[in-house]
Amino acid sequence: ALCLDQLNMCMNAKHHKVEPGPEGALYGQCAPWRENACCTANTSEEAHNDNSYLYYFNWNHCGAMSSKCKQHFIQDTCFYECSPHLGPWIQSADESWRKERILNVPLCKEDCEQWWEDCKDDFTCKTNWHEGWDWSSGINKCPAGSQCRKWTDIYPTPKSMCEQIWSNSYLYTTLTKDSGRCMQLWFTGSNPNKKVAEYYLNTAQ
Ligand code: FOL
Repeated sequence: ALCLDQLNMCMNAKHHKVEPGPEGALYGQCAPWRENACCTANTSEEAHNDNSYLYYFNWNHCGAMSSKCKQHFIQDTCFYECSPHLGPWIQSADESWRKERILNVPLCKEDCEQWWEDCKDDFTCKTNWHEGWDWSSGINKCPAGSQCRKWTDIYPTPKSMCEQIWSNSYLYTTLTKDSGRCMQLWFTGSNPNKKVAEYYLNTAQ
């Protein structure tokens, strides 16, 4: 059906529900989306597993990812799979595994900076984690010719990481959570992102 409510919708992607709704059993770090979510309980549980069936994505492609870093990737997965308030940033995608994607979601400074801080002692071999991996083993490994390097060599700044890692899903901003004008990966209580989406829908960015 046509989407008549850009403030409460799910993108047409690999694991998203058709419409958002309550999901009382969302797991772990995805629990904040229980009241209204685009993810199922199964997806929320999988989001916490290494090499999960969601994308068979291997966080440990340059040695074990630290747990403090991994928690941000789990939170990013919850946000990506569960958020019902991404309408203003949903675009069609010409990709084999999804019909729609998010583009330039304005991320709160604190969430991007803490993510980078907690990962900056880890290692990776690629700037864009969406493409160009060696999938011959079933999970992504660093492609021939790439090398594992310090996180800070690949991503010198929080902005470079947040924007480049998922093909500009996120836009780095200097907006803080209390501005009400940036999207939060980490929140407790009722979802603060609904009002942010409302703001951007009205201003049409
Ligand atoms: N989080 C956010 N915030 N935005 C996203 O778009 C996002 N996407 C994923 C996870 N979290 C996200 C999905 N991640 C492949 C790699 C990563 C991935 C999904 C799929 C993959 O299969 N890459 C292939 C190319 C596939 C194709 O384009 O056909 C590769 O070459 O590595």
